[in-house]
Amino acid sequence: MSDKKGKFKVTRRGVLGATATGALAATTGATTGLFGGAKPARAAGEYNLAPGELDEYYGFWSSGQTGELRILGFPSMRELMRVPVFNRCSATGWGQTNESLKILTEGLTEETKAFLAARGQKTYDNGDLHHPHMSFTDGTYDGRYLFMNDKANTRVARVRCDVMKCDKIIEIPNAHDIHGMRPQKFPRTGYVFANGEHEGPLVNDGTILDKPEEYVNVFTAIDGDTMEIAWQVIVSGNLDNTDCDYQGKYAFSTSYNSEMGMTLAEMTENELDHVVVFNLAEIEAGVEAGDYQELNGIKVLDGRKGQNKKYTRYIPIPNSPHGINTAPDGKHVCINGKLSPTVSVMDVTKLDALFNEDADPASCIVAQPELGLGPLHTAYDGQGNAFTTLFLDSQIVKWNIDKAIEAYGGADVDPIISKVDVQYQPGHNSTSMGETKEADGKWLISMNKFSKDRFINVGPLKPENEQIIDIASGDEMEVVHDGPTFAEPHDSIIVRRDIVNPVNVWDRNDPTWEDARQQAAADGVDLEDGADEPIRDGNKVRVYMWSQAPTFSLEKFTVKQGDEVTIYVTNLDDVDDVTHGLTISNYGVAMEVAPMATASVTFTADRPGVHWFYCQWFCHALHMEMRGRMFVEPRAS
Ligand code: CUK
Ligand code: CUA
Repeated sequence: MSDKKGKFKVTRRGVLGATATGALAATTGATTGLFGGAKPARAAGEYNLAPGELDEYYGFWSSGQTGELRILGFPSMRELMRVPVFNRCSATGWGQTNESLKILTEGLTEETKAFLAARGQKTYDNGDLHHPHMSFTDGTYDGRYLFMNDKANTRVARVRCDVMKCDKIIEIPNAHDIHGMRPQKFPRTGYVFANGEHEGPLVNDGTILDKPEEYVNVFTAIDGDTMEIAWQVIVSGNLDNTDCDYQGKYAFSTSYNSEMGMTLAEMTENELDHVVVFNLAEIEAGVEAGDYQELNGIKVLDGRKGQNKKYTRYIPIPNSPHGINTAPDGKHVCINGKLSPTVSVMDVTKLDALFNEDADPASCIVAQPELGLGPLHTAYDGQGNAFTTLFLDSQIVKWNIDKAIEAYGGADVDPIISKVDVQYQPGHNSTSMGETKEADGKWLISMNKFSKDRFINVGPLKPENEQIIDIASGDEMEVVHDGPTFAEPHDSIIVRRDIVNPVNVWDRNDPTWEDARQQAAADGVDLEDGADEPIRDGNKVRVYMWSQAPTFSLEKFTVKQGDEVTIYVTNLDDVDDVTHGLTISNYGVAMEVAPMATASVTFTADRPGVHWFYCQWFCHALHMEMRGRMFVEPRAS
């Protein structure tokens, strides 16, 4: 790595030239007052909040292979919450409570359920969460839901923004490894688009193995309201990232492997790969007309090259494009070249002609500025400027879209405005509200894959480094903050805080614990009242408790060895921030019960003896005393 780094450093210096000198002069000016305040230096207080001050934005962060969603206060970068999604969480009991297991299992295919059951598992314990995106109405965030993908186990999940908990997870049949994922922007979400990244046989039952010529890739549209799959389209080449327009007409996905190669050499062979454009109205008409095969209950249309259908068009793009980002102007889409130093700018208003007049697919490309080495993702300020991460150059480049278009048309203009070094190797970047029509041009975050020397050493595994860049104070970008994060946030969105309005306590009528409500009703119990004694039903035993700081309604209860025990806890503390928990020691049981929520857990009481249960959320001066005993009577021998 160090050799490579050294090499790229040389390249960077060369590319930088006058810009670097300019930035240096500007900095000097600010400290000496030479520029007479011409460079409006940002007051530290604006991103470095004083105690008690609240952030202006919510940051919703992926966590990559950790599998959870994270909520940060932005720009302070204070981590506020972790929302377990594709992972197993020790604190909240996600992956153990009945309520979470229902969400984690009900959307799996029968085949996956059987595969997991044979391993003694109900669901996957791992995930790889890359792309968190909020639902849209009329081109901007609406605060209803967050959607996210699992590349590891081919799933898409939804988090409710009213309670900030995951309420749906579905596995995507027929596709392999969901990577790029975006919600429809207009008129609303609507569809959630999801790319299957890796190629495979359409029916992957072992009949076809090492025959890549028979592999396909599948693009999926999910109904974001019901979390059911609306349709799928088979494409040529693989699928990487995806985005859609502000007209509600098209979605588009990058393909870095148009070659359908299986080795590195094969995958990078062609100078040109492509972007697939999906024509939503034509696909819907195709579904209506029955032009699909049904596979695993999903309507699958054929959008491969040479089908002569109006479902897709393939736009040639150099070389192995990665990120694809629609600009807030509603017109332009940047396709980041990765192995090519260019970003290709697509004009969505020229897409109709591709489908209706069979125009040359390349005619929708209106600019192709050469920006630097390794462009991966682009973000926007809403003022016509774009910010592209350069992975190999370890820089962000700020450039102007209109000037890039003029230059493409032959004008002698340089679209590049400035570059800034980041530490090191950026992947995604995001601007405040930048993937909506309301991009406000204040902040940029650069999500860097390597942190190297930026923090004190924690051993061979290092954190990522996320850097906040001030983009509101002029043409030069200024890095104002380093923020370490654990493995491995790929992507983030920065959302104005007035859009996000979670509740403080649960509504007792919430559907999350509907099963518990029904079981309690069948047992003649009110969840809020609990039951004085366990309710026995053969070897199934149900224990109903409430919690109110600092007590559980039961000080003790008795079950028999071998019983299948379900414990329901309802938190009656109708008070902001008084969460309780239930941990049963040496039983591997723990769960969170937030204010006015019900949570439940089922386990086999296979260890006889006295087992304390206790509240693991510090809730009261007598929190330590918030405990009780579970007696497990030994099996008669
Ligand atoms: S991908 Cu990771 S840096 Cu999964 Cu959005 Cu580009
Ligand atoms: Cu309840 Cu601690």
